[in-house]
Amino acid sequence: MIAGLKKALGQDGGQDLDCSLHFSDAPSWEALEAMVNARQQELGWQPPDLETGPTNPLALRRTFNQPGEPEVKLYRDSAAWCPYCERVWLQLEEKRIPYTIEKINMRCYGDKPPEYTRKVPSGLLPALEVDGQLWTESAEIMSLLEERFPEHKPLLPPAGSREAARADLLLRLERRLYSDWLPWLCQGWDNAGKRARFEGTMDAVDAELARGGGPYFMGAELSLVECVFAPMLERIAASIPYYKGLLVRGTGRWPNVDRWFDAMETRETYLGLKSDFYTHVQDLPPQLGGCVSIPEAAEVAAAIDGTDGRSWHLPLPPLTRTSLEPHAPGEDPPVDTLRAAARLVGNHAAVTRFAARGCGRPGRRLVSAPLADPTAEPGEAYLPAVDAALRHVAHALLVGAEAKQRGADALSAGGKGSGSGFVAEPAAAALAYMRDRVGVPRDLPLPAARQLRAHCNFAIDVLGA
Ligand SMILES: N[C@@H](CCC(=O)N[C@@H](CS)C(=O)NCC(=O)O)C(=O)O
Repeated sequence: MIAGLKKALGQDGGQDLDCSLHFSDAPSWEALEAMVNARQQELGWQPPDLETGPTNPLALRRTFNQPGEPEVKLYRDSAAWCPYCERVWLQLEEKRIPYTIEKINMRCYGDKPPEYTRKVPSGLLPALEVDGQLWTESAEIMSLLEERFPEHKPLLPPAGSREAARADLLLRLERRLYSDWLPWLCQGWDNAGKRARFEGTMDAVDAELARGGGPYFMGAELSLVECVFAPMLERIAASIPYYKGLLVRGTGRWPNVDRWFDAMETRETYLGLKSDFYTHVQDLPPQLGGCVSIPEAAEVAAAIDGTDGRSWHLPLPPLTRTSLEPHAPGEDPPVDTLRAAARLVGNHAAVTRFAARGCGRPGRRLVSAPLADPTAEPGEAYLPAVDAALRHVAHALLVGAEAKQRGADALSAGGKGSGSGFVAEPAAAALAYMRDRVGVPRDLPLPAARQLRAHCNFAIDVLGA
């Protein structure tokens, strides 16, 4: 137990409710910002340029260094949960067509602005505006982008060619895969039959990847077929282990699919917009009306949810191409922890109020995604405690949990700080609330997100709540 940190977070039994003194052991946000800057210098890592750098979900305008105002505007969902938005997003990034972005909620986690439903009465996403004209339906949008911007890396073979016929066949195969995945995922009867159909279609996908020579569907180069398959295979690779206990990636069962994922994960475009298993297994049920778990999946599900006591705790299990959640580029813990700290420090005021919902009141108007509660109210009385807890998390990310522990013990031995048991539990609840809502890619890429989740757990363990 880290006595100093417990004290700093206010769990050493004092009764005084004035938090300002008790949390003085946590570095200020200004001090943390200076530490982030110093660490950036030390590691030679800088936050990417959102307009011209690698694909980044925080970007609202992408120019790719091309002059003039972008002609294209993409409406995509705020949380980056929508697979049809992901298709178009990947296509725009691969083609490097300048565009602006407006993020719109999906109904399962929030409200849509009336200006959007006036434009798109169904509220469906994605939508695309080109020169003031609005387009919906991802397939139509993708065709339009190919036709309208031929000077930007074509992603489809010339119409009428043999390659174009093959691309058509592959696009139909993606729909077949969707149709064989969905019933297995969402229905509880005929498990064996549905599994057999799903595996058969995965075999067909793997065989097509082999037939094309790989690593991509059409051969050595990425094509529009990837933009369509990526959202689907990504959701399959997350949901089938979690709900059905069958590992899809990294086992050699579908070697060409493994190779395809590895190739996709060499691309800055895909890496910037891909999600993670946890986010997907949370985002699919509200979109699909529920997914059905089978008992054999319980162990894998606990590891993905971080409830197994290991997978979201320090020291984190390595992230490799064969880990439970494969990630071909692996990880870089110094940079990953820095990225997580930089995001937390840079957005601390909003994150503190958001996390404090965990010790506040649920909203009066609920939405269907269990982890979303747009009208929840933060626990105002605990904001200083939550703020301090988050500063400790950021500090641990920057100096490392072990050094943090040593420093905290030294502080404790020196007798600094005094606290109140009154705030430890709410602070821990706030950290847990935030930890469970770190979304990939919306908030951070996977390697940094898992560091943030694990460092929240470190602080929660210290609080002993
Ligand atoms: N066929 C459409 C499907 C689009 C679609 O179903 N979008 C869903 C999100 S995945 C949506 O916007 N639903 C409304 C909402 O959830 O607010 C396309 O390909 O664009």
